[in-house]
Amino acid sequence: MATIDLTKAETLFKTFDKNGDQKIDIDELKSLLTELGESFSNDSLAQYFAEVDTNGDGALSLDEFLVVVKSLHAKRIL
Ligand SMILES: [Ca+2]
Ligand SMILES: [Ca+2]
Repeated sequence: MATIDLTKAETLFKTFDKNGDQKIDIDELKSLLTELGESFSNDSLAQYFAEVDTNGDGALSLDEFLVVVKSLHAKRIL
């Protein structure tokens, strides 16, 4: 199983938390995926976001973001 170190995930989190609220919102996630060359339609992005936003507060905490990073890493996107 591919692993990714926490430091790298935290760096990405800080880089893409453009407004500095310590959360990744859907727009920030979109710019991350766009930067990585992943294109999502707005519908599939919203669906994906809802899946990874496990507590449903409309933003990704570092823990939730880690799940995203791990899945990108598993798909060799990261
Ligand atoms: Ca943010
Ligand atoms: Ca959340």
